[in-house]
Amino acid sequence: MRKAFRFFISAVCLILISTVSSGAGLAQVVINEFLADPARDWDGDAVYSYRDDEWVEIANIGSLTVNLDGYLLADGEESPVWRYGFSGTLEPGAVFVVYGSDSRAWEESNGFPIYGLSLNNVGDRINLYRVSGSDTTVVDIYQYGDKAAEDDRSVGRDVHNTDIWLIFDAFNPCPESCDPPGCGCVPTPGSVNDCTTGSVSESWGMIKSRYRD
Ligand SMILES: [Ca+2]
Ligand SMILES: [Ca+2]
Ligand SMILES: [Ca+2]
Repeated sequence: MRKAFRFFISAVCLILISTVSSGAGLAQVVINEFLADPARDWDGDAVYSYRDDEWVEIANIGSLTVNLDGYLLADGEESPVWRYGFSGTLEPGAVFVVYGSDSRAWEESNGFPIYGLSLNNVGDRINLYRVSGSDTTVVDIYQYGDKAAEDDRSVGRDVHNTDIWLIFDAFNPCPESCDPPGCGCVPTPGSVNDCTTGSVSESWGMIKSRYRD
């Protein structure tokens, strides 16, 4: 009887361990939205910069809080060139935006060449890696083309179906040939990819203050 009980307890423990570890193994942090070709002051420092006003947003689409230590954005395809190292934690459903100016400051303080996020305007690849000890793993990659990187168009996941990508093109409407397709929405750095169509004449400062509320 005692043997049977011990076996039962061991089986329960095994099931619990495998459930927890398979949950922890799910890809949770993803590239959520980015803007490669800024034409306005996106980082809010009152100065326009083609480099500092680029941005990349990540999101936690899983159900567990993620420790971001070791997560890095990289440029380059064969050997990664680190552009930004994350720290802190990201709650389920939360997003975090990195502006070119954040990337520049990180490169500066870590002794890397100073290029910012370096998102090419005629198409590029954004790489999110995780470095843990001697292991470097690819967490998420997104390759974009030329039309996705025109002035003030961001590219992001559909908030209702994160497998679908859209161009948030309220400030610079896409032609039908855009890939992914334009959705008429305003880009959403630092907030979930809800669609606000809004007036394109609205200033970015006004939009930003609305998100803050
Ligand atoms: Ca660019
Ligand atoms: Ca700026
Ligand atoms: Ca967003």
